[in-house]
Amino acid sequence: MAIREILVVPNPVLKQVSEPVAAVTDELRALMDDMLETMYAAPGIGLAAVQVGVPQRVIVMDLARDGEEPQPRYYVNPEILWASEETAPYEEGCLSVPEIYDEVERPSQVKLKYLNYQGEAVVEEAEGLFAVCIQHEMDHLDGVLFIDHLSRLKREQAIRKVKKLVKAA
Ligand code: K2U
Ligand code: ZN
Repeated sequence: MAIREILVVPNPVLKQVSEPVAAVTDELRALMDDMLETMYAAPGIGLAAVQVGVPQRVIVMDLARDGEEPQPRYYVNPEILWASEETAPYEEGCLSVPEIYDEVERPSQVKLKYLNYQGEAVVEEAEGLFAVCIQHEMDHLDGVLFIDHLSRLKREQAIRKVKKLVKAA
C-alpha cells in the first residue's frame, strides 16, 4: 500500500468526469487500498479516485468514529437510483479544498447501487452523514466540487485562499 498525493484546486484534473470501471481487478483493489491509506492519513472520511489523479469511478469511505473499529467501504461505479425530495444542510469540507468549510444542501436520503470490493452488485440506502458523504464523493466523479454549489463569490474566495495556502506551504 502507498499514500498518494491528494490534488487540490485549481488542478484541472479535479474537473474531469471520471470513467466507469470495466472490471474489479486485483489492480483496482490495490488502488482502493492506496486510496484508503491516503484517506486515513489526511485524515478524511471519504475519498474519490480522481482526487489522487485517477479519473475512474471509484470511492472509498470510512464513517467509523474515533476509537471505533475501522469500517472501510468501497464503491465502484456507484449510481444513485433514488433521492428524497427532502433536503438537509451540512457543513462540508474537502481534502481537495483545504481549510474551506461551508454549508451545502443535499437530499437527506439516497438509494444507490454499486460494485463492492469483490466486484459484487449491491443496493444500499443512505441517510445522515453517509448520505452527505456519498453524494459529495459522487460529485467528485462528475468533476463537481462542493464549492461549485456555493455562490460564485464564495467559490472564487475559496480558490484564492487555497492558492495562498499552497504557496505558503
Ligand atoms: O472528498 C473529500 O475530500 C472527503 C471529505 C468527505 C466529506 C465531505 C463533506 C462531508 C462529509 C465528508 C473529507 O473527508 S472532508 C473532512 C471531513 C471529515 C469529517 C467530517 C466531514 C468532513
Ligand atoms: Zn471532496
